[in-house]
Amino acid sequence: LPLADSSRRLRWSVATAAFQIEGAREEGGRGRSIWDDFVDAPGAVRDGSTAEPGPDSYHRYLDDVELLTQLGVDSYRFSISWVRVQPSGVGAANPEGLAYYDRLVDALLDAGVTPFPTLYHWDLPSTLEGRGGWLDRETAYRFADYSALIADALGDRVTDWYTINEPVSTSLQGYAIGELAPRRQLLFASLPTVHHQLLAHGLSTRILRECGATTIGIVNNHTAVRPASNSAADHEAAFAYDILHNRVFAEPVLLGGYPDLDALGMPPMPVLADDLEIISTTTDVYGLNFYNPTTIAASAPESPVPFEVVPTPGAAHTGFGPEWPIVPSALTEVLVDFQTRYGDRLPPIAIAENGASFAEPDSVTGPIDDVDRIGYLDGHIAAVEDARERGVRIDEYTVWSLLDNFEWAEGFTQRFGLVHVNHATGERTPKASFDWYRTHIQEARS
Ligand code: GCO
Repeated sequence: LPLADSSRRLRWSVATAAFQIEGAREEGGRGRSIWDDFVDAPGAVRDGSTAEPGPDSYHRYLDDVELLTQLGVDSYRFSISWVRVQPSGVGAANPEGLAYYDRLVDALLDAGVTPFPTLYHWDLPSTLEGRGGWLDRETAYRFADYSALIADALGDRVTDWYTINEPVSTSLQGYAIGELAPRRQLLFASLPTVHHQLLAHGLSTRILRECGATTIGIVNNHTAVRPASNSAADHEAAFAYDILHNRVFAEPVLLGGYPDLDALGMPPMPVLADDLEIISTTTDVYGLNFYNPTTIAASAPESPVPFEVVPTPGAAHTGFGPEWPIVPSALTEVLVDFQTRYGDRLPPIAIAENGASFAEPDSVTGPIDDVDRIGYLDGHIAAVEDARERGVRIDEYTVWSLLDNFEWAEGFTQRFGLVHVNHATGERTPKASFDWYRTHIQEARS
């Protein structure tokens, strides 16, 4: 490992995503995405909520900017809704949609907060899903066109960009098992969606670079994988899970090649000439989301997948239950592993999401004393510092999330915010963790 790199100041950030906070699904000429289809499907969302009104940031974005100013963050990670700016996923831009992001970017810059948008946080235009979605290679080229359109509109003021957020969730939960949009259950036949999202990332990186961007990166979700026991079967299952969840997403980007999928009995990726070169185009930052470690056991012989996620023994857990154990040292482990595995090929890491949900009331009259969240964040920031002291280059730390928001299939039932949101009225009330993070940032700077 290289010498400690903890002298460079860490930048502090906080994240949201368009579909989770904007509401206003039928305003401003917005088109439909696979998440509109998801929330409209009876029974798909746990509490039947539709992401509206929720935080309603389409109308209340200035309140968000005011909160960011109070918090004193260096940057704000938000996402751009593809269907707000290009309603059918092809063709001309929707000026009203672009105007919204123009206003948001200008308000952030006026407030001294660096805008760090994500181009794609899961809300694929429904029209493109109708043509095969991420199973179709063409979607990568449509994403490149959309990237050019955004770079053209905002690239004079925005220099920092994340391309694609958590392709692992889209591929495995969206196309393989159907827990998330677009609710397909293709199992290993979903694997082309991995390649096409990574290709989209590479094409987009090249376009953003041409438009003068200085900081570009993908955002992947990574986990520390632990076998449930010492048995050979559990070790093999954990190895397969590590490949499918971590390495398949990191290695094409960082090393220019896929791990050996054939050895696991998985179909090959639909790689064409030059794809891997495009996918491994140099980036400036590697966005890494971390929530929890994952304990893996061998699955039952009749199971269609070669592993099973089981509870991590002895760990406290978040509001999501035993499958979201709280183990901050697992974050250090992931970061040090990355440095060991990818060394010089690894650009500086940005922790692009880290946070936790806990059971909290729907409406409040004052600040919630969310000590569990403070403990979670404190432990994980310390884990990041540990990794930096061990030589891992980490430039940024981002809390998920600024606001309580629409947690996908869980609807409004999981609250991740530093700020409580009453999802019926949009009212925002900072929690104790908001003050804690503000103070932490101030102290870290002094
Ligand atoms: C992502 C995440 C977020 C979630 C958060 C809590 O894709 O970046 O899934 O959108 O809200 O991870 O589950």
